[in-house]
Amino acid sequence: MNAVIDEISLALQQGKAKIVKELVEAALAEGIPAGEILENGLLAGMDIIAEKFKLNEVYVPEVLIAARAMSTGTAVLKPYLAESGAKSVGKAILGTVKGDLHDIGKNLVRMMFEGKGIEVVDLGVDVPPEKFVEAFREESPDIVALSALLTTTMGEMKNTVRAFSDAGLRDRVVIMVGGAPITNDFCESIGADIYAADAASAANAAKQAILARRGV
Ligand code: B1M
Repeated sequence: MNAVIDEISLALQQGKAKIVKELVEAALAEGIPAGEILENGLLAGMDIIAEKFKLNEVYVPEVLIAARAMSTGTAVLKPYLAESGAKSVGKAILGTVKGDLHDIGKNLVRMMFEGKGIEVVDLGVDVPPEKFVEAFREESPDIVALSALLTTTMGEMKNTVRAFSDAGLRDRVVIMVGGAPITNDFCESIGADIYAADAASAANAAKQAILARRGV
């Protein structure tokens, strides 16, 4: 593998945001594709941190600074990951569900959606069901996209689907779910419409659903 890619992974693990930024810029200047920098540099570094976190070899502060370095790196990549000049195909509301503060995956989903020309209203993290419903009323999106990273917050996806039913809006909204603990079986069990395993497939599935909805 390219040396600069390994350096990006290492700098991310060490939480060195400024160095990650410089290295990502250097990798782009070398002509390394943005997708490869993301997968083999940034996400690979985050995977190592995740494994160490699981094994109690690093703790929340280290994970947080690595997460910040990840965000700095993805910000540099954003224009390169987006399909240039993609014209607007529709609108999505996106958020991490109530009780859950993880936003790195959600932010990647936003980036990939925008790259497909899907306008995103990002509600942030810790978003309660009623806020998704309220935003739906205000924004009239094609898709409501929910992210969850904790087994303890997966249930909020079910609560959000129920909130749309209770509001009489369920048949007007396509609900997509994703995040590390989420599976297709879970998606079906809570009555959501689409499960996507990663940000790129989420964007593809969202675009397809929007085009199908609009009869294109
Ligand atoms: Co947390 N955390 N965390 N954490 N954290 C996990 C999720 C955990 C698996 C780590 C572990 O123990 N092995 C574990 C959950 C265990 C469980 O639920 N069974 C855990 C825990 C326990 C916790 C705390 C409770 C720890 C504590 O305080 N004791 C706490 C909870 C806080 C809260 O949310 N209320 C906590 C806190 C944190 C930090 C704040 C330190 C930090 C978050 C920083 C941030 O997001 N700004 C953090 C992090 C970084 C992680 C790990 C290490 C990495 C997550 C990540 O960003 N991965 C994570 C371990 C892991 O996942 N292996 C862990 C990179 C990211 C690109 O992947 O988000 O999975 P991911 O997104 C993927 C896919 O899932 C998908 O696309 C992305 C790839 O393209 N995807 C979607 C995501 N959303 C999607 C939506 C879609 C479609 C696809 O459609 C809408």
